[in-house]
Amino acid sequence: MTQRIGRVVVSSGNHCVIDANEPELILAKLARHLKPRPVAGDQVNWLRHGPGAFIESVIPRRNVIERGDFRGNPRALAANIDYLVIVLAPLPAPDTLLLDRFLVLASAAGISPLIWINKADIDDPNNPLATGALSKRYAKLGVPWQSGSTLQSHGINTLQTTLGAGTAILVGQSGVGKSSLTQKLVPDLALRIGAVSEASGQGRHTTTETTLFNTPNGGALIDSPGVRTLRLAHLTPAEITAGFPEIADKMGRCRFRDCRHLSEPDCAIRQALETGEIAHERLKNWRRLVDEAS
Ligand SMILES: Nc1nc2c(ncn2[C@@H]2O[C@H](COP(=O)(O)OP(=O)(O)OP(=O)(O)O)[C@@H](O)[C@H]2O)c(=O)[nH]1
Ligand SMILES: [Zn+2]
Repeated sequence: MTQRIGRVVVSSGNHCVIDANEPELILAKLARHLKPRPVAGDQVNWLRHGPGAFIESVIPRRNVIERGDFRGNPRALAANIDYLVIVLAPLPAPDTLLLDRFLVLASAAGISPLIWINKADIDDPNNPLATGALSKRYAKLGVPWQSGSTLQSHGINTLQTTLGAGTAILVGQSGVGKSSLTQKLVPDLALRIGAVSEASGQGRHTTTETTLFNTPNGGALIDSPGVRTLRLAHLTPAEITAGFPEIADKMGRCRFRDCRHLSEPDCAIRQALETGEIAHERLKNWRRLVDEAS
């Protein structure tokens, strides 16, 4: 009964499917009272016992993505992630509030964000991304971006090289191309979904569960429908502000300590708006998210 290490592929109820570098995925039962409850991406210590397999403990996480449940309590979705890939496209037009939500999530969890601008094949003068203003705004804030087309397989190699052997999770609005990009990054996706279903027992695995897939580069991609409809109800206003570094930088620099940054004199935030250091849209989104969190 030697203890070994595996990575959680999918977690449901009191079982997990784990990848332990064996020819087949393994269905393992959680030890009683196991804390924390393992999620996709977790490294776990497990052992075989007769015909069964058991997860004994969860190795401390490097980071974890959480969402607020209906009571606002944090619920873990996925762990040990290197890149939060935020997918944008000309169509549907980018929702910067959602983009800023994801950047707050990345900041709070300590995960590197990366913007992927998809559907670069669309040649439309009304394309809201055509001017490059949006990508420049975020690049200035230290958020790297890449662009390409899943339809034409353009730019995918560069993205694969960047993600390397890391673990990535794709997020973004409905219709921007997350599923199409997942297919590109995990070429044998259908086979892998089949393997997960087989390991978990028929019918137990559904596509609504957060699932980890290995990529050909030795990395992994976590597919999580839960993170797509994101709530930040579990974050504090300070955690929200930390996700807006250009605003956080000006905090406490206004003349009045209780400045609301509306019409007060010597307001550092409004001065930064005038110089362009802070974009109007970012300030609006920050107010909105802080209001939600207060
Ligand atoms: N022109 C163009 N269309 C694309 C590209 N990638 C995806 N699409 C199309 O965009 C639509 C949505 O793609 P999906 O991959 O289903 O998008 P999604 O983000 O997974 O959407 P949800 O599952 O609703 O979250 C489909 O009709 C795709 O064919 C691209 O690079 N260029
Ligand atoms: Zn102010």
